[in-house]
Amino acid sequence: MYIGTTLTNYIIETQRNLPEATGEFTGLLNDISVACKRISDLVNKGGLIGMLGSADSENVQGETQKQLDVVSNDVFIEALAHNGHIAGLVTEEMEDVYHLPKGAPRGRYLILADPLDGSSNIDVNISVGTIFSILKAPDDVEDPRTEDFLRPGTEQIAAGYCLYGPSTTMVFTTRGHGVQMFTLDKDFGEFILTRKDVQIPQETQEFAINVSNSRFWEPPVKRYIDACLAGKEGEIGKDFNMRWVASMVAEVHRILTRGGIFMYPIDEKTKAKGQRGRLRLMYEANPMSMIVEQAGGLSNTGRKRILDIQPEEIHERAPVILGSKQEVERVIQFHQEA
Ligand code: AFP
Repeated sequence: MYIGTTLTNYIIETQRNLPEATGEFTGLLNDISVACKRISDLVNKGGLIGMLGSADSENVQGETQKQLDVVSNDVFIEALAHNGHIAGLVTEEMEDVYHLPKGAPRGRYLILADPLDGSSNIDVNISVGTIFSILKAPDDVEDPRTEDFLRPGTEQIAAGYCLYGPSTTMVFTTRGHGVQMFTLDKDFGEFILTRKDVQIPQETQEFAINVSNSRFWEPPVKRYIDACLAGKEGEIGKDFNMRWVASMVAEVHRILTRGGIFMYPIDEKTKAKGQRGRLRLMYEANPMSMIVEQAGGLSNTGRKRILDIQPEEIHERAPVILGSKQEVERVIQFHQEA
């Protein structure tokens, strides 16, 4: 009976073409997929196992944590910390770098992750996801510190996300090898390749932005959205449709599937808080930008390519404008003209 290509098969196959590959990366991906299967199961059971609602705690960003935020973070650590594939870990839920337990075998990779992004959607049964970014650990460092993680997105060797929606889908890219989608077959517990070499359509008529922030937007963003809303009569000259899930994984997945532009720009509200944007650079913007660029799209702040930003803090934020090339280029152009 036909099984298809499993995620592990795919990684082993890709590694065969990399002379420096040792199998450790395959192991790391396997650990991540185990974490995602477990989180998928917990998200899916939700209220049946008392997993909905808040955890009575705040994360490092001062946001109220959901129970599933906390549990997903624990699952992620548990799946990765003991297998000798990583040297250190950063997640949205922990203020500092997670140091591996004494005596645990150390690997060659660093991982940054948002174990459960979009968690404000959990209680209302809307899609959420896990986002991850993989860097190479510095050769001479036994126990990586914060500064070892502060590297621009161009240095990511792989990035991906797992979407917990009507089906659980793992999307994954390694530099130069395109974007692949795997769907979890829950009956036999494997991620199976369901779309190969995903390409984002260059043109789109769909935008996603939180319009409730419109009074805080900078002029180029306002100009762009006004033009989208004006449709055929506006300066872009075409009608647009709008979506906003408030779950970045779901938005990026839609864009990979049928095109679109997603924007969480810097605005007066975030500037007033001394922040550079709403979304986190190292475990939201960077991995998603890598995926989008590998799929032929663009990702930019309006002023700069996101992957070129030199991070200064592990939890820093960045403006994000990503998706179909033609529309992202237009927004960059509006910024230049402003
Ligand atoms: P949460 O994980 O706190 O739900 O945040 C999700 C997110 O970081 C991203 O996935 C969404 O695109 C964005 O925030 C939604 O922000 P708004 O609440 O402003 O719509």
